Amino acid sequence: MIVALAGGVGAARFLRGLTRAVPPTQVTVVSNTADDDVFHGLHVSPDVDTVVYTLAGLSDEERGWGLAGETWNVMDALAALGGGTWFRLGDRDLATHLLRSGRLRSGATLSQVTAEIASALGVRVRVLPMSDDPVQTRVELASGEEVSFQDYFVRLAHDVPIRGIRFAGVDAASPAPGVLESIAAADVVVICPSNPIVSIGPILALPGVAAGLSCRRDSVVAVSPIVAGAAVKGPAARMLAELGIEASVSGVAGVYAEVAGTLVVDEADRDLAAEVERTGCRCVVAPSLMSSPAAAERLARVALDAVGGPGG
Ligand code: FO1
Repeated sequence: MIVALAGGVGAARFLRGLTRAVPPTQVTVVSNTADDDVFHGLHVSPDVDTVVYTLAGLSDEERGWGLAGETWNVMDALAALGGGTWFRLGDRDLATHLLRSGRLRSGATLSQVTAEIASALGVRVRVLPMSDDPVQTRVELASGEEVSFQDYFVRLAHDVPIRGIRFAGVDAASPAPGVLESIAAADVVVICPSNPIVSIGPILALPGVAAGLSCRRDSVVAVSPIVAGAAVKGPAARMLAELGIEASVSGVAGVYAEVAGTLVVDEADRDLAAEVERTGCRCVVAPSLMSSPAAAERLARVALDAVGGPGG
């Protein structure tokens, strides 16, 4: 059994490779929910949906989120009514948010409705939201203003310097049913190449998760989302630097050293391997750019092999 801690786009690409390396039924994904937000009264879980849509083969590769072949009639109609449309919800994507919101309102948990949606879309990987309780990433801008994650990431196009991040509600939240159990029972835990601060960070901040990983860190492997000092996609490198963490594989190793015994880095960072290992993380060098599902599969096999996992 492999447990993967996942955020958005980078994780989804990696998971597509992972489920080519091992049977999907051997994989449990714990997905970040601190990006979740309510738009037009609908509960949107971006990282969960990105994982489910990608594993279902329905995601829009080029956009990196939402569904392929999407149409935007509701957004256009909403704009005509003067509604806010900066957070784009496609016509088919809206069905997911309508179903999820209705189920939550009738008392279902996020775990239950996530399992229903994944199953309805034919996803055989077990997808767990990190928590059924509300946890919201709040971003403190350099100006001192605090905004929601989607305000920062989408409305402001993450084009503003930050000086702090906090996960509102995380201390009072519990890991979703099955999260701690699957981490304890896993042969291998993989930390996907997601943003270490805002995608993996909330999962590690949940009570019990970091402890559950550090006691088995020899079979926890992380894949760096930073290659040659830059994020493959998104603001991860800039966010690290703005938070005073070195935007390099050494900085990533420092963030993960307590919970992961091994960090996989790209060949471009080969000369930083010794520095990574000084943080206490073993460093494995391998091509990390997932330019195709086959490349993602090769990377997944390297990660699994690094900790003696199945399919390595
Ligand atoms: N990202 C954008 O840059 N613009 C959007 O309008 C947008 C809408 C959106 C709708 C549903 C969804 O699941 C994701 C969406 N995203 C959008 C991406 C989202 O902000 C990110 O995937 C995560 O929050 C960070 O990984």
